[in-house]
Amino acid sequence: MTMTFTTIAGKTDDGTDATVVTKTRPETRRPPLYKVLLLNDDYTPMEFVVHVLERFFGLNHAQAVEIMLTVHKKGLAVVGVFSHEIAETKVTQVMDFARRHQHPLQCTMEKE
Ligand code: TYC
Repeated sequence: MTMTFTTIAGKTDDGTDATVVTKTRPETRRPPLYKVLLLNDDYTPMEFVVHVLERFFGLNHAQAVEIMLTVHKKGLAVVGVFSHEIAETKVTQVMDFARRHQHPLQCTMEKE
């Protein structure tokens, strides 16, 4: 890990080293974030998409309807932004749930 040191060089009267290290600051890097996208199709029922948004993304009913309609009209929408691991889990959950119900709903992720 890269450390930033602020030092004050100094000598005592008898010449010995009196350098004082006043602080260390570990450099931190925020992990990259990923957008989870829901894609429109002609077959998945609107109520199913609303249910997916409530179940896997914690949206209330009004928010879920709003995002579902955005996807329906615009072709896709961002449904959330997460760490890589969480985004991957959401995509897998949605794709598995859609496949189990034989709907062609597609969910993907992309780096922000
Ligand atoms: N277009 C679909 C319909 O008319 C509804 C739909 C909305 C499907 C959002 C997918 O991600 C989606 N039944």
